[in-house]
Amino acid sequence: MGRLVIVSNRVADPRKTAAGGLAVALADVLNRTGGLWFGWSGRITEHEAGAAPPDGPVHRQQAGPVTLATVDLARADHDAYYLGYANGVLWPVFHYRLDLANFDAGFIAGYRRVNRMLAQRLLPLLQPDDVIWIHDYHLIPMAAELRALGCTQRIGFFLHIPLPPPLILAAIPAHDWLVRALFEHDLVGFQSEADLAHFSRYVETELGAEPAGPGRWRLGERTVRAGTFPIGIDVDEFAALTHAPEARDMYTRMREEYSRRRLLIGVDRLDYSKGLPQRLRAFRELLLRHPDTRNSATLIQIASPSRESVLAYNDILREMETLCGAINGDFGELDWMPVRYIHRTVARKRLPGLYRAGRVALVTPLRDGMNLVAKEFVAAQDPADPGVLVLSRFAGAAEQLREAILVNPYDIEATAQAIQAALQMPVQERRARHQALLAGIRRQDVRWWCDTFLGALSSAPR
Ligand code: ADQ
Repeated sequence: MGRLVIVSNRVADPRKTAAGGLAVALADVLNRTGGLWFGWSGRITEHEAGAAPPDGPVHRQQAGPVTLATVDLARADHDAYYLGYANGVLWPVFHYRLDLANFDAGFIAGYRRVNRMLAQRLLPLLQPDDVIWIHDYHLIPMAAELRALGCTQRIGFFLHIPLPPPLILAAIPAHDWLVRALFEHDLVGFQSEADLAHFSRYVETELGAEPAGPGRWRLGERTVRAGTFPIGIDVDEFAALTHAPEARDMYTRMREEYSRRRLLIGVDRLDYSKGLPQRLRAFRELLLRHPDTRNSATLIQIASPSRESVLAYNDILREMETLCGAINGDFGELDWMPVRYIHRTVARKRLPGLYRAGRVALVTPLRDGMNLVAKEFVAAQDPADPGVLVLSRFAGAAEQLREAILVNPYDIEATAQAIQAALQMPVQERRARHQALLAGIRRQDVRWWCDTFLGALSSAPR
């Protein structure tokens, strides 16, 4: 395989392990193979929209075997492309929330402009046998822009978030343009079978594409291959982190603080897709229906701040504060608070200690591409006395983690019952389920994800 070029909205220094999820996964593959990582620098400048910033268009930095190449964004470009189209249109619609989308015509213009600009900046950095891997909803039309500039290298695309059914996708004014752009890739990867099925139905019914063999569709001159590549975590690294001093310290502190109580743990970005209000209502229902849980169970909900300049995120912030206040006010005792809600990020090195202290993890998104918290929780458990995973059937992870307790997060009563079953599960059953879950996340870990995707990309017929 030629040199690997990864393109994503944000670029992280692969020598640092502070970031979560995607950044860690991509850093891992790049550290192994070397290559180029291209994307937005995270800096916003006041130069004119669409123009190159005055201090040069591309910043370069060498990080071990990896070259980081980044560009700044003008404020108007950032607002339209990132806040407007990516996070104000694509994120809500792809998570089935048409009610939260803002189809402002100016946003899509900015989205196209930035994708074109990124393609123009990347092109001179490319070598003839490069293999290019583009990530996520921010950059759907970038391959089309690269092709228009004459790029003939292999290009793969991976969508980290769900792809909704055709009639939801079709609510986006430029939906056909958006999905047509996917045909400019040699390989398109999705998290789950459900997403792939939506893609196949969309391209056949809305675009008139023709099936061209298993996992392949033809549209005019172009044929695309599409498949399912569920993202995983580095299980061994995460298990090792669990025994590092920071995580041990976290674990001990939690155990001391809550020695007489069972801990329910939720760890999420504060996002309306994560089902946080529904989770709190289910917990309230649990306290109502099962008085034995009062004073004996505590929910620790960590929600890291996220996209605070997008309007819908302020609503979820307020709703969480109100719900937590009401539950603590109604059920709390002088020596017991039912919910500890913390609007902050937990340091990555401490996170495994928190997971390990949890008897139950509540991972109950309304929609999620995959959800790595579910896998991290499993990796951090003590196999002799493991906690129980309560997982939404609407997370991509539910296709793999069948031994979790699967719930419909909209069904508050059933979720409360599932939490009670998790709290009461005997240790033999907890061990058996954990063993099966751990084997699964080991089999399809992050290395498997990268290698399988890149293997398929380099061998995709052209
Ligand atoms: P996210 O929506 O960000 O990612 P998720 O996969 O759950 O969701 O989490 C990503 C990472 O962030 C995890 O490693 C987790 O530990 C960390 N994290 C989350 N909340 C945290 C907190 N409060 N404190 C500290 N760390 C926190 C998108 C898609 C997902 C998909 C990933 C990867 O939405 O569905 O799983 O990309 O493809």
